Parts: sequence; C-alpha cells; structure tokens
Amino acid sequence: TDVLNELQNKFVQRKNQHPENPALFGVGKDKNLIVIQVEALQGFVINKKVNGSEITPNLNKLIKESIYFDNYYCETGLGGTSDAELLANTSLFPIKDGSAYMRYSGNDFVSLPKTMKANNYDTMVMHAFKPGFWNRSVMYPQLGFNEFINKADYEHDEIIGMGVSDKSFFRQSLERMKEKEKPFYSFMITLSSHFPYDNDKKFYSEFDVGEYKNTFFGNYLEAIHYTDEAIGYFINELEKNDMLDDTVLAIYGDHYAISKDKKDVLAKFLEIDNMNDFNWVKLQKVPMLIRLPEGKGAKVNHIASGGVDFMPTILNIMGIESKDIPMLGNDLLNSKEGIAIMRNGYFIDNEYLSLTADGVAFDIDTGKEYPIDNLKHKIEEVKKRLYYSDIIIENDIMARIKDYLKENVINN
Ligand code: GP9
Ligand code: MN
Repeated sequence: TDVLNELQNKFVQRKNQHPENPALFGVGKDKNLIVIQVEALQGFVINKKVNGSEITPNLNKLIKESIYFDNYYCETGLGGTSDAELLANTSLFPIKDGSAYMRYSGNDFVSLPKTMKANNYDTMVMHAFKPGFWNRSVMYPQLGFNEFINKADYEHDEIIGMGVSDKSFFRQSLERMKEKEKPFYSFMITLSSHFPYDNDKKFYSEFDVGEYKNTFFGNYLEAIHYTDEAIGYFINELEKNDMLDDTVLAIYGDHYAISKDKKDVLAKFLEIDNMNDFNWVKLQKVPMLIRLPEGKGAKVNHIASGGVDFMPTILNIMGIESKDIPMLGNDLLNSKEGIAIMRNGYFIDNEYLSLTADGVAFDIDTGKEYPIDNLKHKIEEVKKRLYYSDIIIENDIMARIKDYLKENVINN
C-alpha cells in the first residue's frame, strides 16, 4: 500500500543518514547491560533539597559519573508503566487508546531484548509483582526476554506498599545476576515508589521532609528517597562484586509522580509563581542517566528527548549495528536535534514547546508565546511519527520492515 511504501522509504532514508563512525559506538561492547526503570521518578527531585537534605543523594552522585539527559520527557500514554517499558524496548510510541501490552501482545516486535539475544546476550526481566499485571507474562516472552523473575520468585521478607521492598528486590535480583553467565541484559522495574505513596514507613530510614510530613507530597518525597537509597545500595553491591565496571547501567523514571490536581503544592515547593501549562508540561521530565564502565564520557547532555530514544542510544553504546531496525527514536549521542513527543501531539524540542492541540507554542527558555504557525512543519512531522508508530503496531509490520531495510540502501 501507499503508507507501507512511504514508511519503507522513510526508514531507508534514515538508514542512509546513519553516521559512518558514530560517537561512542561500542564503548559498552560485551559488557552487561542493566536497565533500571524506576517507578514514578519525576525529574524535579534531582539535585533538589527538602528541609535542607537532598531527596535523591545517590542518584545525584551517580549522575556525576554518567551521561545525564536532563531534557528527557515522559512519553507514556494510558499504558503507564507498560508504555515506558514499550518505549525503551522497542522505540515505538504508545498506542492512542489503551495499552499496547494488552492489545498487541501477539506482535512480532523487533525489540531490544531480541537484538541483544542475537548478539549473544542472555536476557531477563525482573519485577516483583503479579506476573499477569499489564499482561507482562504474555508480553515479555514475546519481546524476547528469556526469563521473567516475578513476585512468585522473590522471598517476601520485607513488604512496602504493593509488594517486596525495592531494597529486598535489588538484593535478591543481584543474587540471581551473579549466577548468570556474561554478558546479560537485565531489565529491572522497581515498585516501592508507586502512587499513592502512603506506605508503611517502618523500613524507611529517617528522612525529615519538614512541613510536608504526612501529606501526599511529603509521602512521595519519602518514598522516592527510599527508592534512591535502594538504588545506592544496589550500586554499592555491584561495585563490591566487581560488576559495576563490567556493566553499562541505565536508570530512568517511567512517568510523572505528581498528578495535575496536585499542581499547587508542586508550584509552592519549586517556587513557581505561575503554574501555567507551559511550566506544567516542562515539569513532565523524567531523569535518564547512562553510566558507562569507569564513568567514561560523563557529562550532562541537554538534547530534547524521551523514552523512544532509549533503544537507538543504547544499541550504539553496546556496539550493536541498528541500521536495519525500524526505530522511531533518535540515537541521542549522534543527533544534532532532538525532540520529545507526547502521545497527544504535544512536543518539545531544544527551542520550542508546542501544545499543539491547544494551538499555542512557547519559546522553551523564556516561556514567551511563539507563533505556532511557524512550527507547521514540525507539527506535521510529529503527527507523522506517531502515525507511523500506529501503523507499525496495528499491522504488525516491524519485522517485515526490518527485512526490507536489510536489502535496501539508496546511495544519496
Ligand atoms: C505494577 C507497576 C504499576 O506492576 O508497574 O504500573 P503503573 O500503575 O505505574 O502503570
Ligand atoms: Mn509506573
């Protein structure tokens, strides 16, 4: 069909633009890949204090030895956590309505785990919750994970909120990873900092959020502080076991923590006088960091980006050729321009923030309104990108496009 042709041409074009010698290609070659998707880790907590204390001291420290993307936005839709997983592991966008994990779990995705597997990696996913939630028990094998270590596999020695505490989760998961042959890709999804954050605090260490104590917002800060501590523990353990520098470690937040009905308390906390839509959307960032062995290449990278960019970026780092994979994101270490695309068509690049459906756009630095008509071209491009993703998912043609790309190069 016409759309299929257009799609194939687009990807062939993209293949032809692939840089000859991409920066940082293969810096993580044959290393283990550990990816931690952190529940409700929202950007504003990074390098921020409450009542005189850092909220996420361990992540703040880790950022200094990592490539830290500070303009990485949440691109999830109605599929919440599962959309974040999909974005990272397929470089496709969430679907318009519902969750791809529920509705398209039979698709033949060209995924990160499958690609790692084709490069001699063992693959596993770890999440200490009911395996059927978000249809994971069906979706994970389909995505190419060899093993799903779930609620039934963990000892329930310490319970916080929805299940096994993050600290216990990391401890038990590491035990399993130690037994694995190198190299492996391990995808870990945390749980303790899940909404509504009103956990029993008996396993938390002391963290005084001052005036926010026993409020929704204060509970979130305490929960995410706890998870940060669990991450700090995990990194220490990796180091103790001589695994840290044998690993490419990526950590990112799955989606926002504070819903819009609570915007006033966030505005107060961040001292934002006017919490308008511009400021609100700009707060929908999730932290993303990639620690390379020995902390190589550490720096802050400001490129506008989001979950869909994860897979192309990480494949380049792992030294895995990805020219033939129809991904919708950018390799963030080899792109001049980036963009974050929200499922409703809002987008943010390094110059503008466009609330497309509302007919307004803003200068990203000043927050001044910018004539949206000047962004027509970009708006079209964004629409197309989401549309292509929908077409690929609805027609289950990712593998087919990959085969097509293998055979097609136009020299331009
Ligand atoms: C539970 C967890 C929750 O398994 O991942 O998902 P969410 O409610 O955040 O989409
Ligand atoms: Mn979540």
